[in-house]
Amino acid sequence: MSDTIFALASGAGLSAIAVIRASGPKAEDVLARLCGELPEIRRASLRKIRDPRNGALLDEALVLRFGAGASFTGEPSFELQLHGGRAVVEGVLCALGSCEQCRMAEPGEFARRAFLNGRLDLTAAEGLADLIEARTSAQRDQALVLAGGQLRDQAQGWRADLLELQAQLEAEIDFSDEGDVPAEVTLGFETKVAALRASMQAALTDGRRGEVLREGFIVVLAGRPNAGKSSLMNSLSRRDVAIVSATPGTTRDVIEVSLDLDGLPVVLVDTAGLREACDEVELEGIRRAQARAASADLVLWLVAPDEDGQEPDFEGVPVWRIRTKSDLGGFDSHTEQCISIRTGEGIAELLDKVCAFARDTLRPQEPALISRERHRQALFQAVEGLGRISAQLPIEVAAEELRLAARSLSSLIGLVGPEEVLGEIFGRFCIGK
Ligand SMILES: Nc1nc2c(ncn2[C@@H]2O[C@H](COP(=O)(O)OP(=O)(O)OP(=O)(O)O)[C@@H](O)[C@H]2O)c(=O)[nH]1
Ligand SMILES: [Mg+2]
Repeated sequence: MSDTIFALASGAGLSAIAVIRASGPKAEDVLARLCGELPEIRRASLRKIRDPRNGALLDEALVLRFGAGASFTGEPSFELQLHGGRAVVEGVLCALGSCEQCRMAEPGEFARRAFLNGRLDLTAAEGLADLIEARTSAQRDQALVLAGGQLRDQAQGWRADLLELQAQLEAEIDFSDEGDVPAEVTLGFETKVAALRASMQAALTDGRRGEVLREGFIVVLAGRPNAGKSSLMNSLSRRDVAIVSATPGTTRDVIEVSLDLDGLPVVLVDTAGLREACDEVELEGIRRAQARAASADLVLWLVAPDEDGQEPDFEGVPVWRIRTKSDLGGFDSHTEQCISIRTGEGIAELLDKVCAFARDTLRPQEPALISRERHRQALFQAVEGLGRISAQLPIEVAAEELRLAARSLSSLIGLVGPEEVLGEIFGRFCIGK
C-alpha cells in the first residue's frame, strides 16, 4: 500500500496563509490525530491543530477534507490553511512526519498519483506544470487549454479514427481469407488514411509557436562592438543588467532578461560584439553570440553611425537592421530605422514593432495544440507511419502501421509509455504539486 504524502503547497517564506496538503490511504487517520473530530467532506472548518505526540497547540486553521474519488489525487486527502509563519509550518510538517506511513512528498508526487489514478492524462498534467510556471497571460492561457484537455481530446479523436480504420482492414483480411494472393490496401482506403494523416500533419505545421510561447520569444541584440547593444538592453528591460562602456568588446557573456510584453513572454539577449578577435575569452563570447543569434526568433542587428557593414545571415532567422545613436546624426531616417538611447528616439516604436512581430508569430488568441517536443515527436511518428500506407500495400503491413500510429497517440496521452517518461514529466513539478 502506498504511503500517505504531505507537503507545503504554497510558496516558501513568510506569508499570511500557508497551505499544507496531504494525500493517501491514511489521510483521514492522520487528520483526526492532528485536529480531533474530522470535519465534514468538502466543508471548510476551523480546527485547532495539535501535535499528536504531545498535544501541543500548533495553530488554529481552516481544514478541508476530500474523499477518495473526489479529490485531486483520487485518494483521501486534506488541506490545511495555516498561518504562514515559519514555526507554524515547520511544526505542522514535523507533526505530520511523526505519523506512521506518512512522509514528505517528492516533487510532482500529488500530480503523479492523480495521473496513476486516472484523474489526469499526461498532457493535462503537463498543462498544470505549465500553468504553475506561466509568467505571462499568454502562457497562462495556453497552459489552461492544455490542462483543460484540448490535446488529449484531439489525440483521442484521432486514435478512435485509427482504430476504426484498423477494424475496416481486419474485416477485409477475414473476407479475403480463401484467396492465395495476399490482400492489398485499396485506393479508397488509402484516401481515408491520407485524410486522417493530413489533419494530424496540420497540427504539426504550426511553426512551433506553442513551444516558443512556452519558452519565450527570443530576441537577440547583435552587432559590432560598441554598436549600443548593452545600452538598448538596459533601456528595454528598464534595468541596469549589462555593463555599458565606450571600450569596444565590453560584453563577453550572453546576458538574458525575461520581459512581459503585453502578455507575451519575450527573452531579450545581449551578446558580445562580433569582430575578428584574438583574445580567447572574447572569441568564446563571439561564438556564443553567434550560436544564440542562430537559434533566436528575431535578431536586432544594431549599427552605429560610423559603420556601414551589411548584417550577417543567422541561418535564416529574421534580422532587423537598426541604426543606433541617432542623436549623433549620420543616417537617413527615411530609409533606416533609428534609435537613440540618449534622446529616447525610436525606442517605444521599436518595442511596439517587436511586440507586434512576436504576436504575429505566436498568435496567442488561438492557442497551439502542441507545446512540447514530446507531443511533437509522438504525433510525428504517427504521421510518418500513416505516410507509409498506400494502395497495394499488403493489408497486414498496413494494419501494423495503423497499430503503431495508434500506439504513438496512446503514449502522447500516457495510456502506454515507459516509467522514465513519467519521471521526466513529474520530476519537473515543484514539491506540493
Ligand atoms: N551618443 C550616444 N551614445 C550611445 C548611445 N547608445 C550607446 N551609446 C554609447 O556607446 C558606447 C557603447 O555602448 P554599449 O551599449 O556598451 O555598446 P555594446 O554594443 O554593448 O558594446 P560591446 O559590449 O563592446 O559590444 C557607450 O559609451 C554608450 O554610452 C546613444 O544612443 N547615443
Ligand atoms: Mg555590450
